[in-house]
Parts: sequence; structure tokens; C-alpha cells
Amino acid sequence: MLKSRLCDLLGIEYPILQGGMAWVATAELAAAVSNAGGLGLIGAGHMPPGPLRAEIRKAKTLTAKPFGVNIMLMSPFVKEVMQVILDEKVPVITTGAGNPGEYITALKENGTSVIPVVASVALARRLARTGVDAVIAEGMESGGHVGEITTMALVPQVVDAVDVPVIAAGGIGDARGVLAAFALGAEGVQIGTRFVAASECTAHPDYKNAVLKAKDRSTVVTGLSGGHPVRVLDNRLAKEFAELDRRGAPPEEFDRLGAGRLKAAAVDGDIENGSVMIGQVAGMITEIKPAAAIIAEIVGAIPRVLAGLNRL
Ligand code: TUI
Repeated sequence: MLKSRLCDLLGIEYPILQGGMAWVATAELAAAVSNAGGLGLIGAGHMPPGPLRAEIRKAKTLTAKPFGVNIMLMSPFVKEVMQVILDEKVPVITTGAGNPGEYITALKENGTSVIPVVASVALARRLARTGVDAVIAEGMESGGHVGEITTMALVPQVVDAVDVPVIAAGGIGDARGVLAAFALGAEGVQIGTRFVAASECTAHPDYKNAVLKAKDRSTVVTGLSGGHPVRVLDNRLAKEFAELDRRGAPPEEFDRLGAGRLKAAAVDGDIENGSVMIGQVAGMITEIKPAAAIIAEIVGAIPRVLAGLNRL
């Protein structure tokens, strides 16, 4: 029912990619999403090469289907991490928070599909010329590091600018969002926040419950004045960041305040002083269930949503 050229490209049943959330998207979640017919990803974040290799090997024991790794290009380990991807013959990588240009040739020669996240038309255009397999156009509804444009405005502009398949991300949590993205010209979707509330997600229970408790206006973007805008739950830490924004603090102060906070939230469950990186769709997520049930629910609701559109 839900098919696109992305399915053939990546060897998956449904064109649904799981967001590569650092500290949240571990081998267990990635394997569960891949086993359910989507593309699961391990979020490498700032992981050093050794632990990442172990996580990739664990995922290989949990699924025989293709899975990927999301690489955060601001990581201090990015060069070593790329070598791990090559050694382990990871079939797909997505990249975030930067330009993966210098790594593309080696990855392609290795047989790894490269799918960068872009938050602007200019970067999409530049990267499409370097041989990437697809791009993820991520709107500012997403959790974590974000650009400035909404999914609704960004996706069709990226679709018009590049020939490779475009995957929409940001603000997509159910079948309505998936079909809206396809209406904008996307050929796939990346879903993050909905999978935080997957049973297989190994994040701290309080982090997962923060998604269930969140309403439409529960997140804010911090760091807008300091160079790295990040969408997070509006908690005590977010208010400290807002104070830095108000007085135009230098980027180092943002980095110092943010250090270790994602782990504090996702692993230790400190959802007041930690960085709870969830998107605006959290407001419509009300239950924890297996990744396979989430995907089945999304795919199963497509005909009903389509029928509603056809009645217009
Ligand atoms: O990367 C993400 N989301 C993330 S990364 C992350 S870890 C982090 N922790 C603390 C501070 C900052 C990050 C948490 N969430 N999404 C993909 C994404 N990439 N969104 C936006 C971008 C992006 C932004 C600017 C990609 C490229 C870019 O510019 C590169 C260039 O050269 O123009």
C-alpha cells in the first residue's frame, strides 16, 4: 500500500525511517523498526568508535534486515566513526548537523547508501550533486538540533530543487502526517518522537513518559542566539538556556550548559535538568507500544485517510 523507490533503494517494505536519536535509538529500537519493515537506525551521537562498533554488531544479532546508523557530524569522533561504518559494511547512514561531503565517495565505494539531513534548499542542492542517494528534509517541528523552516514549507521546495528521493521529517507521527508528506512530494518519512514511545526504546521510562505527557506547546527551541538551535521539552534546563539566549551569551556558554544533558535525560531519567529532545508531535502520542504495532497502525490507517481525501 505504501511504496516508493526508497523501498527498492534501501531494501525495506515501507518507506518509513526511524530518527537516529542519540542516546535513545539503540540497537534494540533500530532492530525492532527494521524487523517491522521500516529502516531502523542506531543514533551514534557522540559515541566513540568502540561502543558504536559493539552496538552495530548487537543490531546484526537482532535483525537480518537492513538497518542504518545516524552520524552526528559535530561529533569529535566523526572520522573514526566513518571508518567503523566502512569496516562493518553498514548498508545505510543518515547524517545530521553538518555537511557529509568529504566522506561520500568512500562510503559509496563501500556500498553504503548516504542520506543527509538538510534543513535548507541550498544544502539539499549542493549535496544532491555529490551523489547522495536521497535527502531528508527536516522541518523545525522535530526534536533535537533543528533548522528554521517548517516541514510544510521546506519539503516541497527541496522536492523541486533535487532529483533524488526526498524523505520528509519533522511533525510526522501518524498516517495523516505520512500522507501530508507524500502530498508535498516526499517519497518517504523519518519519524523520531513516535518511536521514543516504542516498547523497544531503551531510553529511561521517565524520558518516554515525557512524550506521553507532552502537549502541543510543551517544547521550545533553545540556543537560537548561540548557533545550535535545539528543540527540547520546556523544563528547568530549557529555561536556563532561554536566559542565555536573552543575554546573548557566547556559544561556549551554551556548550558548557548543554554538556552531558542529553544522557542525563535519556539514560538517567533527569527530565527536569536534562535535555529532553522531542518534537512537536509529542502532543498526540498517548501510548507506548511495540515498534511493529506503531508501523502497523500507521500503514493500516492509510486507506482510511486516503478515502477521506477522496471524499473532498
Ligand atoms: O542532527 C539532527 N538532530 C540532532 S543532532 C543532536 S545532538 C546535539 N546535541 C546538542 C546540540 C546539538 C546537537 C540532536 N538532534 N538533525 C538533523 C539536522 N541537521 N537538523 C538540522 C541539520 C543541519 C543543520 C545545518 C544540517 C546541516 C547544516 O548545515 C551544514 C552546512 O554546511 O550548511
